[in-house]
Amino acid sequence: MSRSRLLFELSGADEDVRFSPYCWRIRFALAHKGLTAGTVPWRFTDKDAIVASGQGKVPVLIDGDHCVFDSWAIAEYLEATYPDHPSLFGSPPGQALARFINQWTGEVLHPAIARVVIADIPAILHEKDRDYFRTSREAAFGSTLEALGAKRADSLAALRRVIQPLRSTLTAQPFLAGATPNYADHIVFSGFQWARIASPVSLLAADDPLGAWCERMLDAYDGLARAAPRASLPVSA
Ligand SMILES: N[C@@H](CCC(=O)N[C@@H](CS)C(=O)NCC(=O)O)C(=O)O
Repeated sequence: MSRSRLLFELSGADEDVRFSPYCWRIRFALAHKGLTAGTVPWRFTDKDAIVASGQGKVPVLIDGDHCVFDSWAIAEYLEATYPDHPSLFGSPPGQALARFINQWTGEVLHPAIARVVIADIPAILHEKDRDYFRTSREAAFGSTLEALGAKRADSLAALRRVIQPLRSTLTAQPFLAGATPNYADHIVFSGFQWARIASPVSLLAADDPLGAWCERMLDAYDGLARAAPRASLPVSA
């Protein structure tokens, strides 16, 4: 009998708008492994719903009797638990290198993307999350969301410099993992998917060569990412 699987995923006021980059990695990872999971829409303040995980962030995966949190831990869990399914990392060295991609994305890429899109996020959140989001994010950035929004053009220019190594790599090969995507691509593209769903701002200029890789990732796994509902937002200045 197949195991029941549930993934708690961050959602906006519209529960179909799932914009967390960390949750997207796990959606991709499950698709890559050919595993299905039910999903539970979760809001920032729904801490009680994931209390069994002993912490307050998503993704949280319930896989049969196992409760796993933290996207990297979930990816390693899936790889170890389902070794006969397609590998997320290709090899142990691939797994070690993917850890670097994981850290670079969390420590460099995500903060750069956040500075571009964060001012758009309150508008898509459930009302009960708005104060929490503002207070926690303004403390983290040391700046009001409005001040971050006012610096959007500079932040976008900075982001476009930060992603130059992605650009040069992904014009030389189709995916970070080579001919086909693996968890390294899931990690990085999920940041672009976050912005695509939550913000009207395009992270890439129309002629950015990285756009072709984004299109390949949108098409991957039967168009999983392309099919995801996006928030409808007016373009802000
Ligand atoms: N290191 C964690 C980070 C997860 C994370 O930050 N998730 C956000 C959603 S994108 C969250 O649940 N935040 C809850 C909060 O800020 O209270 C992972 O890789 O899963």
